[in-house]
Order: sequence, then structure tokens, then C-alpha cells
Amino acid sequence: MDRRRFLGHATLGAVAAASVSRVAIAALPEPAIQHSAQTAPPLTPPSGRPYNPVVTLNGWTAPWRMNQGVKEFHLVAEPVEREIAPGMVARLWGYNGQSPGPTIEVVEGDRVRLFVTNRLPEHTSVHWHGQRLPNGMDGVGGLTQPQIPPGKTFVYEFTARRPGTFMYHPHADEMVQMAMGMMGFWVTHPRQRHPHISDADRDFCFLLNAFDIDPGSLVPKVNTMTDFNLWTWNSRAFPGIDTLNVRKGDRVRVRVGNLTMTNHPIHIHGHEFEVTGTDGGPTRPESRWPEVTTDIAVGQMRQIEFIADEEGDWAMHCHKSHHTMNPMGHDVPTLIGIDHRGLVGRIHQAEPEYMVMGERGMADMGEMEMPLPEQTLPMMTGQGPFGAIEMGGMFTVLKVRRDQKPGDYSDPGWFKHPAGTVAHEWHGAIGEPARKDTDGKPAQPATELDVRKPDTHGHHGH
Ligand SMILES: [Cu+2]
Repeated sequence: MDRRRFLGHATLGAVAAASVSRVAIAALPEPAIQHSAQTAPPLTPPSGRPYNPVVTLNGWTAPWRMNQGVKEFHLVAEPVEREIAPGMVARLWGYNGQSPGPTIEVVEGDRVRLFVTNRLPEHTSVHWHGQRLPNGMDGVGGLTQPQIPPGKTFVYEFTARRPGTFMYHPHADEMVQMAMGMMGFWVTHPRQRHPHISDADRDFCFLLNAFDIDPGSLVPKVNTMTDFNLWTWNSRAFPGIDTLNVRKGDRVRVRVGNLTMTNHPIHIHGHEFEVTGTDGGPTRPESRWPEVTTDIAVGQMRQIEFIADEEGDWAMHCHKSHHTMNPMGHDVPTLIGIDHRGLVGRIHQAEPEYMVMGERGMADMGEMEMPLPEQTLPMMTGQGPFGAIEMGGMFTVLKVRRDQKPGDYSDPGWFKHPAGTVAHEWHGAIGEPARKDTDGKPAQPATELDVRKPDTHGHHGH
């Protein structure tokens, strides 16, 4: 608990912490604080009805206190330090030591009491996105409750009436508080067999979020609307996002919520899945169809399921290519096909360190060991068994293994491909491609491609 006194925003944080009296805290369930950004093992329920727990990617589940049949949780809204990926720590706002806050897991029909202590320098509230609850528990500051002032603790209480996939976030100074990382996941497990909910062998969850943190700085720019430079899952960017490790044949459920300012088409390689639920509840089986990508709009949640029946290391990522990159210069012109050779020689006479990037594409960036400023991440990074993966942001790997033990979520390492099953260089004869124009006459050889950035108001949103 002492660490809160020196975490970011120290002055205001200390004022807030001091105004919560020890006596008041003692009457509440002790808030569990998490320091690590690693994926915690699933929390087997120590009390209450049994359920098959979820695994929060680079996160954890909040423990609870059972008080006369009521599950009591204690969330502490506070400044936190979050490692976005190895080499970059950001000062965010979150709950109980991390952003996102802990996942809340309950069972349909559970009576739930949530204490929320505000250790932020401004007021806050918590909205329980998607829940059926009494209006006054909905957490919209000013509309359904007074805001929670700094230093104060409020209590929410309701029955988790329907099973499904939910999230929580402030409904107070939302633009700032969500840009700072305040959010968390909520799963309500079914009380008994539900016709539209299958038993999953592995059940993963994470939130899509985004930050705009200038290289070298620690705190997100809170006024950014679309030009975010860190696209994250649970406030982690590749290669900081843990892999989803499953056993061959497992029924895998992945629950994803979007609290960014744009949509994210989430794509999984090697398997087809179905959307089995939204934040509105489980989908009816007759409404489902196979997908390999599902678009998750702003404020939406999607629960997808598939049988992991193909062994391997399967990419899983947002399909917006700019969302699988980490920060880069925003105004880099496209130079593909432009021959710099003469120019570089002349510039080198004056500036020997000059380096041209991008004349053969940008793949070189993935391998380039350029000195980076403090506190940022390489644009494209991550080493795989065959070289640089050239990704960042919203990217990870689904690892399907025959010998992954049930309940074992540890990383099995890279896939060992059976002999003869990896794409490889062709060593046989190579003919010239026969090119024909539409009139059937042999075509002229293709001219050198000349690509230029069309205008200066181009896309900035990496
Ligand atoms: Cu995306």
C-alpha cells in the first residue's frame, strides 16, 4: 500500500490517500493490489458457486470476500505504473495497481457488493457496462449518482442477473479517465447449463485500448481523438502481449471488449470461429456463422469460440495494419521504388550518419537496431524462430499444442514444424512469366514503380 504514495502524480495522490482513514479502510475488504503485468493463472473460486474461471491476458481476477452470502469486491481507482512492453513503462490511471483493473468474475444470481475508493486527483464513478441493475447503481456521475470525490469510498450493490461478457469503466470525465487507462473486464458465469453457452476448455478475455504517449514521455496525451500511437490489448503492445496457449482439440473462448475510439477487426489464423456472445448476452445458435475475422466496434464486446484443432503458432491480431505497429514518425513519405543512390552519396559527404529508410519497403525496420529514445518501443519488433516478426501493437500468437496439459497456460515455446511443412526456397528452374496485354500481344516490360505521398494531410494515426 505504501507504493501508492510515490506512484505518479505523487502530490495529489498523497492528499487523496491521506484522506481515507485507516478505520474506514479496515471495515472494507482489503483491496488486492497487483504489481505484475504478466498473465495471472485462473482464479479457482475459493467460495460461492463453482465455475470454470477465465484467464485475463496480461491481467488477473480480483479476489472477493464472502460476507453473509454477498460477494464483496474492493476496487481502488488510483495512479498506476504499467509496463506497456519490456522497455516502456507508462504512468496511467487504473484500479488496484494496474491498468486495466482486475477482472471481476461472478455467477449468475450472485449478490455483488463493490466498494470503490477514489485515490485519483479528481472525482470518478464506475459504470457496469451491459449489466441489468437498479438505475441508481449504473454509475453515471451526475445522472444516477453523485460523483465519487477524491478520497471517498462509494459502494455499489446489485444482483448479477444475466450471464455474459461485460466491462466496467468510469462515467465521469470519461475522455480523460479512459485515455488514462481506467477500465476492467467483468464475466458473469451461468448458474446452470444454459442452452446458448457451451463449456469451454479455455476462456480468455482482454480489452482493446489505445494510448498516445510521445516518445520519451510517461503520461498519455488525454486530448487525442484518433491519432493514438500505442494500440494495446489490456494496456500491452506486442511483443508485450502474452500468447494464448491451448491444447489441441480444446474448445477455446475469447472475450474481447473495445474501449478505444475506433473499430478493430480481430483476426485469427488457421481456424474458423463463431461469435457466441456480445455485451447483450449469448447469441442464439441459429444466428451464428463461421468467421475468421470479427469487427469489434467502439463500446462493443464480442465473445468468440472455436475448436483449436490445428497445431502450430497462429497469428492473432487486429487486421488494421496500422494497429499492429508501435510508434513511428507520423509524416514519413512513401519511398518505395525511388532510387536514392546518388542522393545518399552526396548527403553522406556532409552527414555520414544519414540513413534512408523505406526505399525497398519498410521491412528493414524490423531488424534495424537503431538507438531509440528513452521510453518508447520499436515500430515493428519481436523475434520469431525464423527472424524478425515485424509487428507491434495489437498482435499475439495462438499456440496450439498436442501435449499442452489441461489447465496449463504456460508458454510451450515455438512450434516444431513436421519435416516438409514449412514454406521454403524453390531451387528448381524458374521461367519468365508470360505477360500479355488485353489485345493478346506480348506486353511491354513493367516500368519502375513511382510512388509518392499524395498530399500532406495524409494519414497520421499510427
Ligand atoms: Cu485495430
